[in-house]
Amino acid sequence: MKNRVSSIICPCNFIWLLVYLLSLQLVTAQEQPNFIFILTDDQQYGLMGCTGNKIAQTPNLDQLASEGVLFTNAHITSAICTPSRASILTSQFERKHGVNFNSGTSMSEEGWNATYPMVMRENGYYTGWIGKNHVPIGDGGYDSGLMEKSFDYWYAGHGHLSFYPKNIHEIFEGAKSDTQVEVIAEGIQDFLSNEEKLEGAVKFLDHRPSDKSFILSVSFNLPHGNGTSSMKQKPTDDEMYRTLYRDQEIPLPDNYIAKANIKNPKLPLEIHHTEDRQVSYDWVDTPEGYKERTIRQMQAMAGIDRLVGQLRETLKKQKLDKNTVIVFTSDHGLFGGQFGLGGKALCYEITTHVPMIVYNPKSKKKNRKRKSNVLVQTIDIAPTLLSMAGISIPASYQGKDLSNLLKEEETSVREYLYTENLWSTSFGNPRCESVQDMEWKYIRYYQNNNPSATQQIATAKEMNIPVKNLLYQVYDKQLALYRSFVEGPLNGEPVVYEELYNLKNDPKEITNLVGDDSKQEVLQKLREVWKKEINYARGTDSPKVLRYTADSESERGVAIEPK
Ligand SMILES: [Ca+2]
Repeated sequence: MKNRVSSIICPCNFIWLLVYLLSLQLVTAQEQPNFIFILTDDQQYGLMGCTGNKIAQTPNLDQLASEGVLFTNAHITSAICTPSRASILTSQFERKHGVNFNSGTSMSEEGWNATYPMVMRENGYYTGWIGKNHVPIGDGGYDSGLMEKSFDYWYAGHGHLSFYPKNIHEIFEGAKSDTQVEVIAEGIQDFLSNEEKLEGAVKFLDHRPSDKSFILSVSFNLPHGNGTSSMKQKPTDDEMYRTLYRDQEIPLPDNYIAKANIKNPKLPLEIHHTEDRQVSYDWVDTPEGYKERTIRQMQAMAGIDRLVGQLRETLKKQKLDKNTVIVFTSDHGLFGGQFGLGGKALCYEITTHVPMIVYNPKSKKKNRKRKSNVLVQTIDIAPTLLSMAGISIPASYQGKDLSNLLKEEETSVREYLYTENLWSTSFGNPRCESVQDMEWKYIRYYQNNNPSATQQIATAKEMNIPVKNLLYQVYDKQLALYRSFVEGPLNGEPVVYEELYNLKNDPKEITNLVGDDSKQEVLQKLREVWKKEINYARGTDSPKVLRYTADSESERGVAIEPK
């Protein structure tokens, strides 16, 4: 034993040992892929050439899709920013993670430590976040500072960014560009190239270490309404944001109904209070409003598409292209006046179906250059990234590892997928859940007793109270209400309305077959599936959350602005 120890510590052996260990580390670093995960905001499925849009020009995204796997049947879990993004981070359904605009909570540090960027950082990845964050994280939520100090590279703002983010978030003030996509592009360039020193970016190290693999999350606030409504066609804006598509005929979507022509609302008025919808979605009310917004959304997508092309060029120049996986998806879809509906936070395909591309340059071409209609969800991204990096998947994750599906070693990862909406507030959206397979979809709704936004606005004006306090602030008492939303259906809360659609024959969900005698067996089966799926979605643990309300922050002496 003594001899063996002395032989190991002999200087020449020690050097060899060091060389051996270093080579092991290099092999590991080379084998572990880099990741760039691009998340867009409110991008409905059909807004790119590769997903069937006849007008939108997205050549770089189309190329990425053609070289990777384009998932044509990918769905989110909750169709609104905060819970959907928290689901992507934690690989958990909202019913388990417990964070939404109306939940009165922020994600706890324990919850945050199990998110994909933090698990990857813990396992040696260099970790960056650029663009938007819309999940309150840590004690004090958006003001906790936890995210800023959690990343090696941080160049982002909490909440909306606007089309011109420099005026909204101090961190972007030093950007050369004014427009959101280009400001984000500067961050990506800075992260990848190590050449420029981007003013504002928060870096743990001066340079990205070349011997470490990286995970960069890029989150847009486009083509979301906050970004597209604030577009001003300034003379300094890129040409594409002023003139592109303005000479084109923009057709209305199938089943479009202008507000003035709604005769039979899609959902009963007592459960969906359409008159209380947020004014920011009123553009769907007229054909002119729809066309203008659609042009802006497609212009924003053209900018994002150009950024993806530039990003791939940079990866090539940096010799990172052969070992960098690119994932592209959206946090949910958006109504454009189909059935007279606007906004999101429902379980229809228009809000839950999103594009998803996974491009892994190391995959064999026969395994990647293809489309897949397998039922996948955005909660599958985190476990897939970890699996591809050879990192153990936390037990708290509810999504599926798609890595074998990507290699075509599996043909399916789930029989049913489950989506839900717990954002039921004064803006009229009902609570609902849905389950679906490749053919059928079942949606169920609950009583909607929420106060009316229209009445709240009138009261606020009458009493001279800031309108946004009544509409957007969340107080302690809402913590209990939100918990009752989460637990109610699990504890026998009665269903008040149901829908059944045959997605094969009726993918646009036009004809509700719930009352069709010949479909009762299918309906009964899906009710049972729903029960199983909602229990799985809830899990058994308490959500890893902290109190984050106007009351909690006022105790700290902070007046929070809802984001
Ligand atoms: Ca969103």
